[in-house]
Amino acid sequence: MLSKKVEKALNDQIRIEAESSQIYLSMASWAETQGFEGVSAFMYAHSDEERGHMLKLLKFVNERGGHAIVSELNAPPTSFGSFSGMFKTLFDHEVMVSGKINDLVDITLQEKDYATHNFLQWYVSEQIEEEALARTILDKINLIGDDKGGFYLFDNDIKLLTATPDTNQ
Ligand code: OFO
Repeated sequence: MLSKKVEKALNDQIRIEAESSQIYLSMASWAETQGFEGVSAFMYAHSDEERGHMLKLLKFVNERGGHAIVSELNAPPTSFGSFSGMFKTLFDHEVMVSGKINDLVDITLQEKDYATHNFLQWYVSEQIEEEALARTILDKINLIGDDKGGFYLFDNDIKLLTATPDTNQ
């Protein structure tokens, strides 16, 4: 059984994962309108992954006798200015999410909820991967600078990252 405090913290995380999915969906749509197919496909896939993270939490809350709440979400930005700006936003967002996961893990320890603590370890590992991926992409973008040909190659390159199956989801 979940304590009220853990249940509320998990529900807050459900909203954060759902908002992450919306942010990446908005990035996908913006990139598509700019003609960058690879970046757009990467963001569509990332948005789906975040929905998976949200669903996994939702099912867990209900399985443990709580009530997972599907709530109103904050609207994401609709345009992102530049690709470097967009990927910096993605990186900062993932760092923020990692912080929230850490806070959540901390609450499970305070509440002596070791089952939820164990469940959340998957999210701890996932955040390490997501931050590392976002950092790699940012490094590449910084190398490219304003080189249009470089961006064209990058757009093709990122398709390969999208093709990597996420077997943990
Ligand atoms: Fe759910 O991992 Fe990104 O935000």
